[in-house]
Amino acid sequence: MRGRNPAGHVIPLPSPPPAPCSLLSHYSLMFALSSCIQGGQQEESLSTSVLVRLFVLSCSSENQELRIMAAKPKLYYFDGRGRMESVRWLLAAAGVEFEEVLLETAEELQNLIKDGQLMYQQLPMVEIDGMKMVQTRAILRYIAGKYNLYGKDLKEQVLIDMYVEGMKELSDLIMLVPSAALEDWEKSVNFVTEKATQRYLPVYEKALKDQGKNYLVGNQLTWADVFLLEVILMVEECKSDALSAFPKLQEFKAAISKLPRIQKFLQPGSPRKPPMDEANLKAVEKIFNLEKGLLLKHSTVVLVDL
Ligand SMILES: N[C@@H](CCC(=O)N[C@@H](CS)C(=O)NCC(=O)O)C(=O)O
Repeated sequence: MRGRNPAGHVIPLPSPPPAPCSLLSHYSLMFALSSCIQGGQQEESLSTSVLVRLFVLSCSSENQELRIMAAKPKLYYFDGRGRMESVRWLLAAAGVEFEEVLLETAEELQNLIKDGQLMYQQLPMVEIDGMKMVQTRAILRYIAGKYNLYGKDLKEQVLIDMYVEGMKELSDLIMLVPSAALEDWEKSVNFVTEKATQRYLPVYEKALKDQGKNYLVGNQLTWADVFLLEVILMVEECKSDALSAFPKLQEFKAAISKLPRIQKFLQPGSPRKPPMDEANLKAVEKIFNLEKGLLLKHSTVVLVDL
């Protein structure tokens, strides 16, 4: 590769590295720089200043890129589990520290919307690697992929997706239980635990049995395992003995809970959120300007439809 200095003289430049690599590109620039300085001629000193500028520019843009990549992810949501909880779990399992911006008012949400920060005017939003990510499962897929929790090939990935989609259906059902009216509460809990024990948990019990290890897919921890533990604990909050007919799930729960990062996340004081309560629901209604009881109506529809 060749370049020209402002006086029109050709400057030989070392070929760029095949892939972006900060050390190599710095090396190339320094190499070109030192050959100019050694030449000691007038026109070459002009090219020196160009190269010095290029070098400084490359350092600063790479530093900026490094700063962006090194910054902690920032999670925008309200102070409750909701859709963000799985993101908290997955980051914790990946050993990634994060910051949280917990919204309290409708005005704060409107400000984010006005600033154009929320693609669909919805939360969750996660600021990560210089992007403002929305859509929960897109966020989760990115984190799983980035931190090697998304299988080794397409076949493992689709299996992880199949498990995760089922877990999402179940966790959506459970998430709506706290919004059920008091008189329907027991009915909702029974409905959810029946779905869990009849439809979803048997799938994961069989998968673990077939695998012969405490991972749903492949030979190492994946997003599916992290989500399964989250969902198991949610089901047990509805029915403490929900795993009694599932020996493999009991074994799995014990093994995954002992992984150091997960163990840390399960300790009090971690960013893990408690189950939604009346106060959380009120906060949600306030932030999203929901008509009172809208969640309840929604939950009744979902519970009846399934
Ligand atoms: N498909 C979206 C749904 C996001 C969503 O419905 N978020 C709720 C809060 S949990 C929201 O922002 N609702 C306000 C609205 O939709 O206007 C996702 O999975 O992230």
